[in-house]
Amino acid sequence: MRRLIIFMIFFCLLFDFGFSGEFDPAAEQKGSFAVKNDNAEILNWADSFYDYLPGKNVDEIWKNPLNALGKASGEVSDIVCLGDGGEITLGFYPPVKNRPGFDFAVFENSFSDRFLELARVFVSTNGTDFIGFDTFSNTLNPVSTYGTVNPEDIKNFAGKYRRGYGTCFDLDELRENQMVVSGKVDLNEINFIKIKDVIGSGEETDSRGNPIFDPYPTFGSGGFDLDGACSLDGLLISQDEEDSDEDGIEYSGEGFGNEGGCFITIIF
Ligand SMILES: [Ca+2]
Ligand SMILES: [Ca+2]
Ligand SMILES: [Ca+2]
Repeated sequence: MRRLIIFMIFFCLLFDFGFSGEFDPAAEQKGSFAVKNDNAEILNWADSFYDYLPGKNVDEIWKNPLNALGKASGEVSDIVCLGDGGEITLGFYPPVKNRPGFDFAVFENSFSDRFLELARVFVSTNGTDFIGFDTFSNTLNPVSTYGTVNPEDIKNFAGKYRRGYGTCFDLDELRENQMVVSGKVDLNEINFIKIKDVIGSGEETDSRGNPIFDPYPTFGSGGFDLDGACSLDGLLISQDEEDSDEDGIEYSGEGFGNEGGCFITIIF
């Protein structure tokens, strides 16, 4: 009987971590696109903010937008909380440009590789006309307050990685957007980046029409916690990293299973 139980535990661990999702894995894992906050390709950090519109479930102490300016520190409290469905716009000078590879990155404050509070990202040249990135979420079921999201199931959401590591975005993905074609948005002069919390209850859908789930409901510092955002000097991902998907056994020691009850006293 004991052997059977050990086998079942092993099987469950293998099932949880052993198969690759559709997208790149957690920070510092082989093939991850996460960018560390001290990466040499970082050019400049957001230096102004506009239109901070917090959603529900945010305590007053987490409503300081200045915490989103300058270098993302990786400290859990150095954030501005967006709350459920809340948003903020960050300003960049010099502006973000569409260089080869990734062009900017957004940092959240997650304490783990799998407690992931997500946000959509939009860019603008004039501060009025914003266009968003296509988003992809393969998380099949609702995620509880202290539940988890597999980073390999999501793409183009800020908040994909743990604190200290940013989610990278490539402006080139937007080149066929009508606003770009018409000239309202210039991908070589992105002065503003808007970050908007995903409520995560499943009421919002991704670009393929699938419901988006992330931990819900959350309280105190509900929803996305923004540490900072930076422009990148065209951070390129090597071919080796892009081709590394076949190795699905590796997982981060900081990750944990589907219901992280051991972290239940932490609210971030
Ligand atoms: Ca680019
Ligand atoms: Ca939060
Ligand atoms: Ca910060």
